[in-house]
Amino acid sequence: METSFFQNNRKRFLEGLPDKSLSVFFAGEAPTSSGDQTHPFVPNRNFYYLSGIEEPKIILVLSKFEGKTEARLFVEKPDPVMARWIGEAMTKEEAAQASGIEVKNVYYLDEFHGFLQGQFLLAGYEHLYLDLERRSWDAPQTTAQVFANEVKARYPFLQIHNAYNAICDMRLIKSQEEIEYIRQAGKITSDGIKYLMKNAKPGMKEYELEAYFDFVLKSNGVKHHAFHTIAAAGKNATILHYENNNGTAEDGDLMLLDLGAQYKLYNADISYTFPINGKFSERQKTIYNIVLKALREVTAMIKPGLPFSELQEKTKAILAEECIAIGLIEKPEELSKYYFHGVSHPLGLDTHDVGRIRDRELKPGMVLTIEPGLYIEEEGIGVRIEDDVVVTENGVEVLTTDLPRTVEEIEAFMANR
Ligand SMILES: [Mn+2]
Repeated sequence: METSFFQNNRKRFLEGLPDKSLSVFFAGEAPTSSGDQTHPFVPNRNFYYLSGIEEPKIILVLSKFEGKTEARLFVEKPDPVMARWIGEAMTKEEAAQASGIEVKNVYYLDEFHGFLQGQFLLAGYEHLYLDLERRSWDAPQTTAQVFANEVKARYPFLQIHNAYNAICDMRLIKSQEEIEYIRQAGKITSDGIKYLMKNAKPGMKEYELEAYFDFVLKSNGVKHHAFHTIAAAGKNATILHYENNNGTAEDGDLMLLDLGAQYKLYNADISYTFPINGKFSERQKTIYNIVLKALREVTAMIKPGLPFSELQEKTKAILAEECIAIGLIEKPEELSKYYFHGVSHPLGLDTHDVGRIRDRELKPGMVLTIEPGLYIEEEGIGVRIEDDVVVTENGVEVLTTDLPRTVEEIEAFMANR
């Protein structure tokens, strides 16, 4: 990513702040998994969006004082022992280069508290902005929340504000470069799906199929999935977030995949349904075509100004009408038995990307998933088809165009692999 992207993000964020405000953002650390093992470190995405830095422990400080704005970083001091065990920490110069922040504004972490004391008490800052994200009432305290409490105890005159929503709303609108990263993530994901299909046979375990997808990701330099892969055969496909992947794909089953590669921290999210033996049954074909119709028609209606909620309304209307036509249900209200999730969510640095979109209208630069589905448990048929799209100036562009999508295209692909 060009550093101008992060510089521009900082500039836009600072524009929304009052004078005499200081903002502090934390990169975070890898959480413990078990014993002395940790989960892989992933940077706090709002921190990354403002800093361009993918290293743990680093702190970003943005200030606005008497009209003057400044960005500062606090990085770890070089430690020769740690360097031999886990490698060098990011240097001041590297941090400056990744972020576009001048190297004279990069300090060591042990200077952080002294710096704050000077700013809060001597300079006279009045506002402190922190990313106080909280996913649930019972969620553990984040570094920012612990920091907020510590600051309150020492400088009770400071007004503490939450910067979370402002940054998340900025993230809703993607730059051209962000869109290209998501397109690339989608391309690698599609390649993985096609390689999986090439090797798919009845009798295989769901996790065996998953392994073919994973091989393509690693082969393309992708280290992280966008989320846990769903590889669900037959009836398992009617469980929305099935992640066991321990079942067997029997002859005659439909295989539902929901998976994604992460490319330079940007995610793809594709759902894909195909027959494990290469041929749809008549019934499977009927259900598949209803879901594909919903995908195509809902995608076609996307344009700036359309309320986000209409995507879901339209999906429900199409699915209900078609399900009534085939006699699966009698009234539209019964659709909830077979379709029970949202058709779309924003996509970006997070797979279920952040930003308040629920009651808002679509705008150019928003990247969304479109993912209608039907789940008929009593027939062992689960179908979900998902594309990633970007809202353009006058309509929509599909970013995930590299896959066979119609019944005919899928059967031809399976016959000729
Ligand atoms: Mn999705």
